[in-house]
Amino acid sequence: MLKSEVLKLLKTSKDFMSGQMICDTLGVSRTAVWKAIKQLRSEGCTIEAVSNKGYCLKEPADILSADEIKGALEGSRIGKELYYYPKTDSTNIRIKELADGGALGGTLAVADMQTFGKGRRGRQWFSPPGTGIWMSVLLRPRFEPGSASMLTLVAAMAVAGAIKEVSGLDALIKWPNDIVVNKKKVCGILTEMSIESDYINYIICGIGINVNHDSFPEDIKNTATSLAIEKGEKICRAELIASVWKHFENYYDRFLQTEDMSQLMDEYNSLLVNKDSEVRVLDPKGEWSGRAYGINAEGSLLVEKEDGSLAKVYSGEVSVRGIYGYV
Ligand code: BTX
Repeated sequence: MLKSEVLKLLKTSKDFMSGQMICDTLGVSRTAVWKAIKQLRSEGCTIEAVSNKGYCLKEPADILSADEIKGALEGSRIGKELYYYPKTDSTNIRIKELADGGALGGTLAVADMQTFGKGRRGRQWFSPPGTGIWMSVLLRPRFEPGSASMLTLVAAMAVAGAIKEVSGLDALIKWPNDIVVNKKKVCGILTEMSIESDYINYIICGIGINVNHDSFPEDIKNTATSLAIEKGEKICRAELIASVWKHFENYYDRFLQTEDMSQLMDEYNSLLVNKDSEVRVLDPKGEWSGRAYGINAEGSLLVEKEDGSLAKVYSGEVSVRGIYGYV
């Protein structure tokens, strides 16, 4: 798509770029370039045009569009089937509908805004427009239902890797499904599954990343942050989306070789924000405290209880908190 090519060129050039140079680089006519610029502007890009100088992108454009995401995902297995929604209730709900209609594994849904973003256990996920990445992928694996919860851990590794690659920020994992930067939550993951008798029909892995927010509602402002707040500059969402799925494909392939975390657990544990620290285990059956050691090959968190015994904490319904705060 010419529009995405023009945007890519303008992004790489720090200064003005002449119309002629754009035409020559892309091998297209002046009219075609002008049309592409017009389209980009209508989608919110600030492109300055000065005679004798050419065009200049005024701010790091962060427009999410199906074209830009497709361009960024080129060559990736995930997202070959891409559904983009400027506004939807929840990308997990969209993928569920697509899955029930027979969509293929790897189908990706991305929204600019969710009106009913879902967290775990009926909680809500704050998903305003123009700021975050709200996306879900459909997976149709052949492994046993018992292994499904580990996908949350695989996805968390992918998000941490992508954040580091694209923003340079040090992203860590708060077991099982949060990614934190400077001890605040920048991402949540919601994995849902449809089971048919004893096999997996499909899995939906939903990822929400706070990218360019500059503030948060009162109830979460002490625990939530965005990459832009931590970095001090905006991050291109399409690039981050592509990086997440590139990392995910790599980790997922390694996960599939053993259908557990045995090949990934050392790396996971090196990313674990709770490693070797005191945690409070928020088990709906009763809360307790202990020292977290890291995950085992089944993805359970190993926590030493006060009496010295080692407990395996399964994900799903359980969360952990730091003793003195969120981490
Ligand atoms: P969770 O249950 O672990 O976290 C939800 C809790 O996190 C909320 O109760 C609130 O306290 C806090 N919270 C809500 N919104 C945010 C936010 N934007 N940033 C930081 N903290 C927040 C985590 O559930 C799983 C979230 C998955 C979201 C993705 S978005 C794409 C996909 N579609 C969908 O509906 N959900 C997933």
